[in-house]
Amino acid sequence: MSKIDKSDAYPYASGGWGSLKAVATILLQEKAPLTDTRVLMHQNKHDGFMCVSCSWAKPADPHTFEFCESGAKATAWDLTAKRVTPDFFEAHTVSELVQWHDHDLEEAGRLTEPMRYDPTTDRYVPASWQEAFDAIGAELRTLDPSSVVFYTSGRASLETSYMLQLFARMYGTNNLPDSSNMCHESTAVGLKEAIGVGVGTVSLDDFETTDLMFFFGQNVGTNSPRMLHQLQDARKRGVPIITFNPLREPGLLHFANPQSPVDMLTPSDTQISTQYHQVKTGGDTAAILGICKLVIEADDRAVSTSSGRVVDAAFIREHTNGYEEFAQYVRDARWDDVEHVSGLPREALQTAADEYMKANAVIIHYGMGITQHRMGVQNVRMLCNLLMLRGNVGKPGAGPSPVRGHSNVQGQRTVGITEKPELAPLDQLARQFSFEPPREKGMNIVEAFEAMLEGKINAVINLGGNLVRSVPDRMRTEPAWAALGLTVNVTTKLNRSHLVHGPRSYMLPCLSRIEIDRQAGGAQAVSMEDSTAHFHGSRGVAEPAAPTIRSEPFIVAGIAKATLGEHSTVDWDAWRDDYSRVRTEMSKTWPEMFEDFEARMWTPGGVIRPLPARERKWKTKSGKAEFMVPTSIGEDPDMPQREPDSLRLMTLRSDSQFNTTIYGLDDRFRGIKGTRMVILMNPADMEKRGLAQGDRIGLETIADDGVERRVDGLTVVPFDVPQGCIGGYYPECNPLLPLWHYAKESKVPGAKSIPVRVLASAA
Ligand SMILES: Nc1nc2c(c(=O)[nH]1)N[C@H]1C(S)=C(S)[C@@H](COP(=O)(O)OP(=O)(O)OC[C@H]3O[C@@H](n4cnc5c(=O)[nH]c(N)nc54)[C@H](O)[C@@H]3O)O[C@H]1N2
Ligand SMILES: Nc1nc2c(c(=O)[nH]1)N[C@H]1C(S)=C(S)[C@@H](COP(=O)(O)OP(=O)(O)OC[C@H]3O[C@@H](n4cnc5c(=O)[nH]c(N)nc54)[C@H](O)[C@@H]3O)O[C@H]1N2
Ligand SMILES: [Mo]
Repeated sequence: MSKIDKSDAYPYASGGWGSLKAVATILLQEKAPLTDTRVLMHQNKHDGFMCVSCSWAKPADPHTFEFCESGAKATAWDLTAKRVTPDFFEAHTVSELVQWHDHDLEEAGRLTEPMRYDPTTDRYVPASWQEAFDAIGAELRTLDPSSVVFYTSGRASLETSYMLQLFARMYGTNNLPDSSNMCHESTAVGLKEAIGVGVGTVSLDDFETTDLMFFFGQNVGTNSPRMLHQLQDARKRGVPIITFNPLREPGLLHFANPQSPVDMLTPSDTQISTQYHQVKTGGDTAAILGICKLVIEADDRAVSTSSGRVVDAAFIREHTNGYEEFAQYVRDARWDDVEHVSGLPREALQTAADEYMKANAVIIHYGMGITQHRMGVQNVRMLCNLLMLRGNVGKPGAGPSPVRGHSNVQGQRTVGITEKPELAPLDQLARQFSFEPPREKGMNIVEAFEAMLEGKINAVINLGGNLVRSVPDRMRTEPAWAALGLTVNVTTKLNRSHLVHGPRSYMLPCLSRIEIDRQAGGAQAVSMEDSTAHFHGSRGVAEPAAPTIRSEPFIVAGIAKATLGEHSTVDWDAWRDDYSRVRTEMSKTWPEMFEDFEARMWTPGGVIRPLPARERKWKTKSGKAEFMVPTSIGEDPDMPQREPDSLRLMTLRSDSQFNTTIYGLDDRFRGIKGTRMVILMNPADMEKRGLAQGDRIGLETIADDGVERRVDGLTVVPFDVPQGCIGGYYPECNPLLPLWHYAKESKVPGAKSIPVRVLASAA
């Protein structure tokens, strides 16, 4: 364990002056209208709009400025004064635009008109909305529905998502992957098996009663900074925070609240992590196993001396299944293995276990460092094992807290965006809309791209996203994308996926939800679900970027009507004009969640979705919460034998990006400037390879499938990361990630553990 003290303070703790400067810079860069400050005041307020950045919870009593650096950047990015009009496409062919940097494509501004690709001139040309809908509908009618994929990136509202899933099913397919397939699907699978709900059970009020929090593989300062408010309050109450992360992330060490004059004017920022364990990438199952071992052995001693139990025996007896088998596995585990795989000495795990055994209510926050692994689902199950040992599920101040990514990624699954028919209420939809929904399993992201590589996909309809950048194996998947007959992109801005395409491609510009959405039925609101399973209404406050832009529900309704024609039992025009009609249908599909939603969606702090696990009701097969025996404590059971000098690459985010949207090239927290083509490496690993700071290298994936995967032109940066583990940026390193390198049960790509070797750089 590395000790934490003041001398570790990064010159700019997360938040703080650096954060304010970064916000001011992007507001200026985007020439976002001056009304922005007024817009920002409405961010995450119950009468305003829900931030388009992350999905962290929105409190009932928001701060005056309930936004963070990332949220302010995302708002400025949407409200930019820059526009991409038809003139822009007149001036630039697609072959030319494809040479631009990803940053410059989006930075060009908001798309203003529907555009159609014209192969004869290699340009996008304007099409009227009706022309676009009719042409897309006509083509979809000629295709086999099972060869069409409907992708949803996690930003779209509950209303839009409900409409899209219904449209896809009426059309005849369950091919409804979403960004969660690359993200927290390991959570959806793992938590469902363990506690009977596929989402976290922690609410904001649990922060007030918890007495210990863990952070496993989540980078709060960069990716969910508003959560720092609750963490800071908890820290002020003396609640310890124990972090497991290979990298020493400055954003997990200290926090200064830019909205608190006291924090800003004194050097006394708040320490976030009280223990920081630099686990090896892929070593979490082993680390958790070690903690469980210390807890169970302490309990065994307590039993033999007839003193107070260390595990919550009553909870285990009454509420769980499989404890004895798990406990025996844990007792048998060898410390050598635990220490070798986790990279952590037993003493370090003992300090974590000691805190855990002292605490009555414990929350475990976690993110991509847990889910994006071959063993991602097992990692999630191991976190549940640890929690259940001391009854830390279904009681105040305790529980699993998967910190979700996109602002409505959790909600989309709630309202039927799923390729898994068993997760959608198909019988209810069949009754409600008098049609026969398809019953066969649809494709998730990995399966859709596997099918694309085999030439089995004809069309992809994208509700947001930038798949050629976000999916693995770019050198293979990008050509497959370019061979698609039809791509339809509902989007705010131009990105690479719109420029690498086959003969027919459309860009359909949509409103951002920050903007006022005026329809025939008046200004419309939408809703979403945050990371703590609370639903919120959201109403745009800014003028639309152009009068020709349409809302997402408008566009989905337009394509659905043009495709389904007289076969549809839905009045798509009526839904388009008034989204409360969509909510009424949602409340018929799921009365227990959406009853009286029209009024309740404006409840300050949101409406909590019923979660049986919070009441210790377990919707698992056995009716109990399930312990699980891990199948392997190692990371990659079926990767080829690793060569001695191989390294494990984790692909990371900076604070200047939102996924594939690159705001800038700096990573303020990690002290990297002007480039994203870097590799963070332990100095001993550099020395072993004769590398000095600033040297250029290439990386090659170690795999035995005969495919060459490499990225060149990467600059080495010495960093505080365990030996054998290196960090690079997503999406730049995606060509190194094999499409088949995913978690077996969830198919989440193993983006945090790619075996690579270092080469001399070819560029
Ligand atoms: N500013 C900003 N905010 C975002 C996003 C963004 O791109 N930019 N993206 C949004 C989305 S969609 C998502 S899903 C979330 C993602 O948010 P996070 O879940 O925080 O995801 P990452 O930044 O990819 O990685 C998180 C951390 O995992 C650590 N890590 C890597 N491998 C391991 C491991 O094996 N074990 C452990 N314990 N840790 C490991 C890394 O060092 C890193 O600090 O953020 C959301 N919010
Ligand atoms: N190697 C590696 N790969 C990863 C990850 C990783 O950590 N490492 N992370 C994975 C994760 S967690 C995720 S969630 C995926 C994300 O994957 P995607 O969903 O494909 O990507 P995003 O970058 O979130 O999508 C950005 C685009 O969405 C569009 N957009 C923005 N706002 C709106 C809007 O309001 N409406 C509509 N319709 N469109 C909009 C814009 O065109 C923008 O360019 O990437 C995954 N890929
Ligand atoms: Mo994500």
